[in-house]
Amino acid sequence: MGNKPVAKLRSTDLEYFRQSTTFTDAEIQDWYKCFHKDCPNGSLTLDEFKKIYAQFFPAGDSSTFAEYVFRRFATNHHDKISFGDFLIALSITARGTLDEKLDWTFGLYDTDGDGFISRNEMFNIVDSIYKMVGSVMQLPEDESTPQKRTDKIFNTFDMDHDGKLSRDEFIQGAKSDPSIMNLLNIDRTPISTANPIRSSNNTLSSMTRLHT
Ligand SMILES: [Ca+2]
Ligand SMILES: [Ca+2]
Repeated sequence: MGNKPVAKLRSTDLEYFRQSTTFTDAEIQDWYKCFHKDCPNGSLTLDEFKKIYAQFFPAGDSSTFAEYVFRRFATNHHDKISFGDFLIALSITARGTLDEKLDWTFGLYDTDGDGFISRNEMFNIVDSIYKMVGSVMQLPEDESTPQKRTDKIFNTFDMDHDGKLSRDEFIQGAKSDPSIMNLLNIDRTPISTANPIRSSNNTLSSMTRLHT
């Protein structure tokens, strides 16, 4: 039992997050409280993260996609998402410019971090999205399988036809074709809600909202 003291950020951390995110002090404190309510240990493990995704996508198998997103979030440690990881990713994906969002998304697809998205990397992510939500999505014929969807993206994005997407090709390609933006699950308009808490139930739903 015992009443745990309400989690509060140290002022040095607050200072850091104020400089490295788009959030106000009050928003940072709100997110901090939320995060600690959902994650009493102060961080999220891969298993916990997968369970969150499973709650939001009960009809499909979200475990593989959840792992990709987890790796993208967990930039400071390999095995857990800290509050800082969470807040910085949220700042980019919710409030960043389109370029910043696409840059962040590029990193999700470039799983080996070599600076290019290979066909394999694209296929694996698309496949994991189809496993998660494919059964409830209405897909046009030329996107009906992960392979078709991967081919469609590469046909449009791979300007120099070298079989891989550079960061520029990915960002320019996604910008030039709104339908591909939908395909990539990228929200084109920045979220302008004054209070992040009000716009989502909790920190956990805000994570899964990023790519759906
Ligand atoms: Ca790569
Ligand atoms: Ca290329």
